[in-house]
Formats: sequence, C-alpha cells, structure tokens
Amino acid sequence: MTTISPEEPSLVLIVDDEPFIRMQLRLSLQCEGYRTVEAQDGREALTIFQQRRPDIVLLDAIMPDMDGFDCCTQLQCLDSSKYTPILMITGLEDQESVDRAFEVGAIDYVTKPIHWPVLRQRVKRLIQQSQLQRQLEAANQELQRLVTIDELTQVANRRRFEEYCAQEWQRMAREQLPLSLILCDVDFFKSYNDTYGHQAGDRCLQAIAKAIKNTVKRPADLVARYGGEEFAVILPQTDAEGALVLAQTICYAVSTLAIPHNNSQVSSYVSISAGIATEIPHPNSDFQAIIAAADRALYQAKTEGRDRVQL
Ligand code: GH3
Ligand code: MG
Ligand code: MG
Ligand code: MG
Repeated sequence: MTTISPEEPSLVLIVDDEPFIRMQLRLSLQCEGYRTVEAQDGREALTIFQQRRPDIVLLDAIMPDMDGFDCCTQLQCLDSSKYTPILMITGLEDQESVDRAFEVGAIDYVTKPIHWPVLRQRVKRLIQQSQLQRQLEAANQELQRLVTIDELTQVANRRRFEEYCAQEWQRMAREQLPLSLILCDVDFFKSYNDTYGHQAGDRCLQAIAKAIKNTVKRPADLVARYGGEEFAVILPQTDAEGALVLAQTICYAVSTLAIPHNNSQVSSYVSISAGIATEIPHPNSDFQAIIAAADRALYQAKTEGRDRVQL
C-alpha cells in the first residue's frame, strides 16, 4: 500500500475535464512533494483508480461522459476505495450540489476558484486521516486475531471455541439439526515432553494442529485448541456417523505424521484418542452438555487402550 510506506510520497488522482485546472493542481501538488496522476472524466478516473490505487481523489463535478457525482457513486462500490478520501473541487456552490456530493460519498467539498492554501491543508489532513483509519483497521484485525487464535498452534483458542460452540448450539436448536463435537487428546504426551523436551512437545502440537486443520475442510467446521494437548472440532449439521468418519480420518492423519514416541505405551509414533458426542439440541438447553458428553467418550477411549475413537 503506497500510503503506509514512508519513503514513497502519496499519490493524488486529479480528475477534471479542463486541462488548465489539471495542470495547476499538478504543479501545486508536485511542489508539495506529492505524486500525481490525471483523468479527464469520471470513466477514466475509475480505470486509473483501479490501476494506481491513489491515496486521495480530487474530483471535479461537471465533466462530459461521466460526471463527478456518478464517478463518486461508482468509486464507493469498489472495495479498494474504502479508505480513500474523495474531495470534490467544483464551481457548483448551490446547496443541492453540495448535499449531493456528500450523499454520493465525497468526504469534503471545495469550490473553484481554488484557494490553494486551504486546498493544501485539506489534502494533507485527509491523507493523514485515511492513513490513520487504515492503521486502526489493521490494529483491530490483529487484535481480533490475538483474542481468537491460539498463538502456538494457530487454530482457534478456547475462547473462540466456547463462543462458536454456543452459537452453533443455538443455531442447530433452532433448525433442529445435529451438532457433533470431537475432543482429541494426545496419548502419553507428558512422557513425550519428558523424553524429547518441551520445545519438541510444542512442535509436536503444532504438527498435530496442522494435520487436524488439513483434515477438516468444511468452512462451518471449527478446529480449536481446547486445552494443553487437547483439540476440539465443532461440526454443525453433522450426525454421529459423519463425525465418526472424520475422527477416524483425524487419528489416521496424526499417525501418518509418524512422529517418533519411544515412551508411548500404545505405538512407536505419537497417537491421539478421540471422543465424539452428537446431539440435536433442545431449545433453551446448555451447550456445555455436549462438551461433557464428548469428554466422557474421550475418557472411555483412554481407558479402553488409547489410540482410538469412541462414539
Ligand atoms: P494421556 O494419554 O492419559 O492423555 O496422558 P498424557 O501424558 O498425555 O496426559 P497428562 O494430562 O498427564 O499430560 C499432558 C501433558 O501435556 C502435560 C503437559 O506438560 C503437556 N502440555 C500441555 N500443554 C503443553 C504445551 O503447550 N506444550 C508442551 N510441550 N506440552 C504441553
Ligand atoms: Mg468540469
Ligand atoms: Mg489431556
Ligand atoms: Mg494426553
């Protein structure tokens, strides 16, 4: 993005049908250190906007072919224009034109003849504001990622798991469809850490999370790190049979990672046990019920020998 880079001057798209005004603006803006690009009507402006992604648009209102108002409307429809300020520069001073300019998405309005000291400040401030908005949006996205993703394994964290489980429980209750939950737990992981070290243990968890994630393909399914060496998979609109097939595929995927585990009592490689629960939720019931049921199934898989799936 041109705006984030401190080395590269901001790019101004000048849109006006009068070559003399374009030249005036170009020279003034270039003196201030901006880069400029020009269009002589709305249609050309749209094309150049998409090619060059300017940091601000200075838009004339009256132009042949496509005028500034229509151009502004069309620019608003582009995802890439989200934070790009559009400043209308026009000879139209009547209330209707001013109102219309703001309605179609202009962020500011300046009348001709251009008062350069004012325009200069407006351009500078509008670019600064949009850069700040972009940074805020990026910071927000990062924050959102941090509160929902498990740092070590990059799958959803416990908080996101609980939130999604509650949401899908409600949805399945409304639609009276089955919700399945798979809880997976690494077998003899304490002794894995004791044998290979905690860092190797971390890498093992990362590999397992990746294997589960690669196995679970539907967008509505959620893979989460439920606890230390436990992973959960939420499967909306999935019956017990479907969950069983997926759990078996997950166990197989983990076994084919072939991570040596000399002190496991069930295999020479790292294995997992999985417990499955499936329910068509009763309206007003609590989603914790399905977690407890999956946990019981997991406990049974452990006591019956590990490296297996229990429905
Ligand atoms: P079981 O087959 O019954 O599940 O035995 P287990 O040894 O896997 O179970 P236990 O609950 O005794 O031990 C879990 C181990 O997981 C202990 C803990 O140190 C380890 N663990 C939990 N979180 C992490 C982590 O983030 N990184 C690493 N390396 N180890 C972790
Ligand atoms: Mg004009
Ligand atoms: Mg455990
Ligand atoms: Mg374990």
